[in-house]
Amino acid sequence: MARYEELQQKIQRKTARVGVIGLGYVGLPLAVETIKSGYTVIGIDLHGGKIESLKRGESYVQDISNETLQECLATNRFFPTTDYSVIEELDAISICVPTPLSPNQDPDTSYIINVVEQIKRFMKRGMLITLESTTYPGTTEELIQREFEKLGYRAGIDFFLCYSPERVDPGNRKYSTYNTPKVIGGTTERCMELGTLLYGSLVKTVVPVSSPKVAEMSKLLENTFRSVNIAFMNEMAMMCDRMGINVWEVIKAASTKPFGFMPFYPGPGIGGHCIPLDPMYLSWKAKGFRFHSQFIEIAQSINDNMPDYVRNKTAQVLNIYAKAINSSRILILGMAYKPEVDDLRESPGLEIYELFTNSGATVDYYDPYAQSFVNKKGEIVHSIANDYEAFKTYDCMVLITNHQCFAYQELADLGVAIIDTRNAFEGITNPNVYRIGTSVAIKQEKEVVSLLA
Ligand code: SAJ
Repeated sequence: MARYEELQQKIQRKTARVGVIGLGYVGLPLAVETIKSGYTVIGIDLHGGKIESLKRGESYVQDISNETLQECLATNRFFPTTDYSVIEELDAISICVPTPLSPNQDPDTSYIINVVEQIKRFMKRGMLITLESTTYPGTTEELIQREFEKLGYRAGIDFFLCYSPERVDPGNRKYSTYNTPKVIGGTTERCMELGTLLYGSLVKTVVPVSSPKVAEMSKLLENTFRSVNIAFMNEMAMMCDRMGINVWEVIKAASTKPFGFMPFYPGPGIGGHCIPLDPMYLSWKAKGFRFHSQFIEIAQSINDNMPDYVRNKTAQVLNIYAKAINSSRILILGMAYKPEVDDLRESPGLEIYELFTNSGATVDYYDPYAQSFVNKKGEIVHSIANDYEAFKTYDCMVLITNHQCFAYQELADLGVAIIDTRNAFEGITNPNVYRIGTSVAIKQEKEVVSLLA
């Protein structure tokens, strides 16, 4: 039986042995869905600690509970390991490894390259390999297909290759790996058929496209769309601030338009593992075609400038109270990159912390999700306790992440100046609360001065 038909039959009968390489916030949920679908799954990760944790039934991924993990282990069809040699037993592999940026903001595809080297050592003919990591158009062809063809393997005959971008949104209660449509592009028609057959048995909706490049580009379009629109709202916020208009009220009014408008919101900058990085993968690759994306560059510049805008706004507000950032005690509320997550990656709060510190302030932070981080001096900075009485001793508080658990009315009533970068205090009128994207009203200034009298 030809390799295609043999693999097709294994997928249909659920006897295919599926490998997931990279067991993070993307790989582990994918492994769980694959086990739930009835397959045997070998989970491979470099990090021995993660593998030991998984074997103990202890999840380190926010969206996978210990109970779910233990149910997977109880099927006797889930085998976490650090040993790549198991690849020779596999029929299909999904690659879910990080694609960060290098220090000079270029794509860092070293994780993909290292995994491909391991697969080359142990792969057998007839395997289906699917790359899920977010990356630039051409990666699947250049870093995977060409490498296997150097070994004499032919795509669509000796191996089957697809790209299917991950669409995991950590903390999202509504959309999971299973019910989020999955785009997938195959190197050849037969690659596509096998990829669609396997993923079609794992997720609710598969969206086949004509090539891996289209699939790679679609993911970058999704997230660059967000970065550009967020940047535009950040620019609107600075414009409204200058013009004495409340940007939050403006966005709320524009959002009543039932067609042709989609709200995004200003903030202290953009964080996370996707939006700050994905557009840079696209602009880097496009430059190789002598195409310079102005939108991406401008958006990145505006978003990167927001921490400085927050610092300047804070200085402006402290000035009303006859104070300066220098020698003030500032409390940052929320450090995670977005609400209800514990992830600090690229969080704008980290940059704002450094800006305040470099301006001579004593800076603390409180975040019930993100317990600590390492600052630029290499010191571990811990969140202070959830003590609103202690919060009163600060010269100002800067709300960076609008976690639901914050008691906003109580915070406003503490009498401490608050710089709100998320409109988290919406509906709370209090002369001590200042929002980005609005000017510091003279009336508000007089009210505060009278408070000081
Ligand atoms: N942000 C704003 N204003 C906005 C929206 C976001 O300042 O209007 C900030 C957030 O605070 C955060 C950053 O931008 O710091 C990124 O926020 P995000 O909502 O895009 O959240 P992410 O980074 O978790 O993005 C993920 C992406 N998912 C995948 O790549 C699979 C993205 O495509 C999703 O649209 C997004 O989740 C989501 O909708 O939650």
